[in-house]
Amino acid sequence: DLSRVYSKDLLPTAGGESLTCKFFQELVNILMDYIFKSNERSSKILDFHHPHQLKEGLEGFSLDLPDHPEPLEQILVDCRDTLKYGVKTGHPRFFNQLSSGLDLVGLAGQWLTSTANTNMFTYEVSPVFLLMEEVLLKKMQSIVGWCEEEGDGIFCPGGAVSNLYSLLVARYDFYPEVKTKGMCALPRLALFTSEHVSSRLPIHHAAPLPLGWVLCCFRGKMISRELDSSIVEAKAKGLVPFYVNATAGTTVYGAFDPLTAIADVCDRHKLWLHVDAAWGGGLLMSRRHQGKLQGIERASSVTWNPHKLMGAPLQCSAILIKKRGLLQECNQLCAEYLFQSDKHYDISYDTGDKTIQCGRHVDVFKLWLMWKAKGSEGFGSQVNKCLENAEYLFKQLQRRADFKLVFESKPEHSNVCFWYLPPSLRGLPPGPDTNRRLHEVAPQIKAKMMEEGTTLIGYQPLGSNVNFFRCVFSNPATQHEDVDFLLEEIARLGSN
Ligand code: ABU
Repeated sequence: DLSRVYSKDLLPTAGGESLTCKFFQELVNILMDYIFKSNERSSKILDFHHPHQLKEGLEGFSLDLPDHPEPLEQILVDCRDTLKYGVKTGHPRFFNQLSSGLDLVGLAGQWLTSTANTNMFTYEVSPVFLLMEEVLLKKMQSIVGWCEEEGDGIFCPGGAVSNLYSLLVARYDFYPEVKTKGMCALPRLALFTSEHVSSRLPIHHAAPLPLGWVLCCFRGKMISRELDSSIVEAKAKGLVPFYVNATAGTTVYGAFDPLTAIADVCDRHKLWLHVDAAWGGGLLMSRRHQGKLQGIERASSVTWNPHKLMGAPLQCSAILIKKRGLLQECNQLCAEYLFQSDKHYDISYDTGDKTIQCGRHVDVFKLWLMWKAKGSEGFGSQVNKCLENAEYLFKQLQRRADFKLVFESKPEHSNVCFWYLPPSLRGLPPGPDTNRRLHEVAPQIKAKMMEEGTTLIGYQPLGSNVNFFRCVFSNPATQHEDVDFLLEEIARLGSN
């Protein structure tokens, strides 16, 4: 009975062992129940409530913070309710986000990391995790195609921050004086990215610099000759191009920019090539699909998020920098309360001085543990399965008259984009009026879907395409029956 037990009764209070055990056993039961439900197709993905309803408190679940301590029994109820009103992103019918699934070894790793509760800034407090980070970074760099002598990097809090690191390092590489004299000492720099990156926030936020949006083909891939002419045009305006962001796997269409052709342009103009492979990097694990990133080995930096296609629990994002030493030179501040130069061990492992954050969460252990449990081959099969699911969905959509594909060609990544055509819109001639009505279909279906909680998929407009659904596969638990269910559910919700 934990109704009269409080947090003060747990360890480190003397004699608190058995209550601590009891508390955690109860917590594990709650987590196991959640894990089982996440894997049951008949369970709801979400029990949706509007913000005001959750704020008002539901069935005793209150977000208010008390002045007096509450008993552990209530704390466990709070844990259960928090999961109850959340979203089961590990459910096989959750298609809403690029990161989904619930890898149990990864979860075990996450739990261990939280138990260790340490900081990645110095070797003295994270000896094992820092060596694991080194092993992972080297492995990822060799998969990218860099040689033994090349490669540096760190794990960062998300793809946007990884991209920001690449920009800072690239700018420092060209203009090291930025560190001592600031941006005023630099010419007017310009960087380039595909117009489709507008659906990927990172470069937007990371770049308070003139940004060249490079035209893409209809499929969302950057056109390398347009990149070349944008660079020439920027130079003619007195700007100094220095950085190109190519995307391997855009957020919405899953498009791969032509990396080899873009690398040629960068070589010609002597620019830094960054490849944002946050979403597409996972394909490097698959022999069948890795060719889609051909040319990535020529990048000066790469963002790769194992928390997306590889299914590592959030968050787990790496920035890989080809030239060694730059990260440290660019970011180090030598704070002597952490990074003393006269320590008795190899201080190159005090990686906190490579970062702008200083303190870092341990994001590496779960990935290291998953890699041990699956091997590189296991990740390859997992990625193949996600892309097979995408192909299966594509084929189902091709056969149905109540859906329309955004692209008639086979998906390159696990993104499949499509419209649902309700009976009233079928057979109508294309035009602004049809488009206006079609634009309203996806949000209406999504609203009903959230209320019912049976499945979840995202939608958005892009360019001249009015609101369409984007289905993405990154959860290895998803089977063909879930894909069939998704289509039937959209049709059911859309036709009444
Ligand atoms: N980092 C952007 C992810 C967006 C998405 O999950 O759809």
